Formats: sequence, structure tokens, C-alpha cells
Amino acid sequence: MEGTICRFCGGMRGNMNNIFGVRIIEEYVHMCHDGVRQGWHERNGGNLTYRMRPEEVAECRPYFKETPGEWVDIGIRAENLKNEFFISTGSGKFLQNVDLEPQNNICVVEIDDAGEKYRIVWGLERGGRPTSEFPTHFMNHSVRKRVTDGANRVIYHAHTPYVIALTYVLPLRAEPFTRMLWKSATECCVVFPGGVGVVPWMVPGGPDIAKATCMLMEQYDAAVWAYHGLFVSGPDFDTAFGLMHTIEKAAQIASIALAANGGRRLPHVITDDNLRQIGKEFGVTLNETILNYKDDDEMYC
Ligand code: 2HA
Ligand code: ZN
Repeated sequence: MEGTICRFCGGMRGNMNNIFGVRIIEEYVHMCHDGVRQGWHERNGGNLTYRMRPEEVAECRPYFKETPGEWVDIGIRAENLKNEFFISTGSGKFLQNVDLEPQNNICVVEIDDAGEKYRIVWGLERGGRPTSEFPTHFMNHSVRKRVTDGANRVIYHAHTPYVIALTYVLPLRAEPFTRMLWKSATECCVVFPGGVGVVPWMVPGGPDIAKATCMLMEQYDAAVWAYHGLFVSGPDFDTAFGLMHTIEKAAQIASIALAANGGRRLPHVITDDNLRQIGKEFGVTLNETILNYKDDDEMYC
């Protein structure tokens, strides 16, 4: 998009006279703003990290600090992330402030050649460090990079209210949770045919939630965090945001339908055969374990 005005810096986009003219930075900032518009990021809630492509690092490099920050131990070693660069939201920073002052609310970090330390090379000009969930993101980037042959680059966590509400109502297991979401709107099973994992309640930012999420991200690209929010990954911002958005919208419909029906078993829903038909028509393979899951106590679907 040559010749457009960047709404963050007021400069000409594509001019490359500052880092905000770099497309990946603009898209990152835009995604933070999109999440804020959805109401998913109260205060400092939520976080976003992106594993940069070498050509994006090269575009940003002229704007890196003359003296990078100190190397900081991540507390986890990920061999397959050594020498990578990530864009990250800042710990304690509000996503609603990212588009106002990206330089004070986000950063670019470089990973060392052992895959166990980071240093800030751009951003957080008034001090700070990457998101409190950085160890969780880092560990999950390592898993998603491996299982997708390098395709996944985005990890996004948001406080999606209807997903959180449903965790108080549905069994905290992948099968019943996914089935409810698949059956909430016709095209959901096309967007997340593999289903969503569910992590029980855990302390945020700690090693336990990082490990539990990693185990699920071996097979799912989305994990619900009970009473907390949603954690997704994807190859690009649109896909990751779209996944978050679709799951949250499904949870919203489910919450409204269940409430409208007085919390009783829904009288009719998208059937398992309907799901199979959609899978066939759209050429997607639905997770068989979830599709064939039967539970007589399953009052929702
Ligand atoms: O960044 O959302 O889970 C604040 C959080 C932690
Ligand atoms: Zn959170």
C-alpha cells in the first residue's frame, strides 16, 4: 500500500523513515487495536507475540537501539528458537495504549544463540520487559514452530468474556467444550476442525500454565484457560485473530442460547451428522475423537 498515511506516526507508509513504516510493525499494532475494539483487553489484560521473518528483522534493524538491553534468562531453553526475533507486548502495559505510543508499550527482542535468553533491541523506551506470559509464549512458539514446520508465527492471549463465562458452565475438557462451540454456529467447525484444548485453572504467568498449555498446543491451535481467557496460535495475524474471534463468537452464541433456554439441554442443535456433512463439503477433517465423543450427561449437545 504505497502512498498511504500511517495512522500511528502520520508519515507516509512505505517511506521507511521510521520503524512504524515497516509493515509488520504496523500490522502488529493494528492487531492489538482490533483486540481492544472487541473489548478483550481491559487494563493490562492479554498479550501478543510474533516470531519475525528474517526479511522483517532486516527492515526493522536500522531502527534498533545502538546499545541493546542486557541479556535476560527466560527460564526455559528452546533450541529451535535460538537467534530468532520476536515482537512482544510489554509486561504490565495496556494494549489500548499500543497504537498511541508503540515505542513505550511493545518491544522487539532477540533470542541468544543458546535459545535461553532474550535482550530488548527496540521499544519499551521508558523501561520494562516483555509480557509476563513471555515464558509461556516462548515455550509455545517452540512447540508450534516444530509441529507446523515453521508455519506458525503468532501467539495471542486475550480475556474473551464469553469463553470465560462458558468455563463456569461446561465440563473443562476438550471434547464437550469443542462440541458446544462447533454446534454454536455452522461454520465454526471449518475454522477450528482440530478442536480446542482446555487448561484447568492455574496461576497466570507461571511455569505450570506454560507446560500445561504446551502439552495441548502439540495438537490444538487454541487452548481455553479456565476462568481466565483464550490462548491461540496461527501463521499470521489475520488467522490468529480470526481464530480468537470465531471461538469467542461461538461462546457468545452458546452462552446466549443456554441462558435463553433457562440453562436446560438445548431442544435442537447442529447434529453430529450435520458436522460430518460440513466437513465433507468444505474439505476439512474434523477431530474424530471429538466428533465421536458420547456422554449421556452431556446436556448441552
Ligand atoms: O498480560 O493477561 O495472563 C496480562 C495477562 C496475563
Ligand atoms: Zn491473561
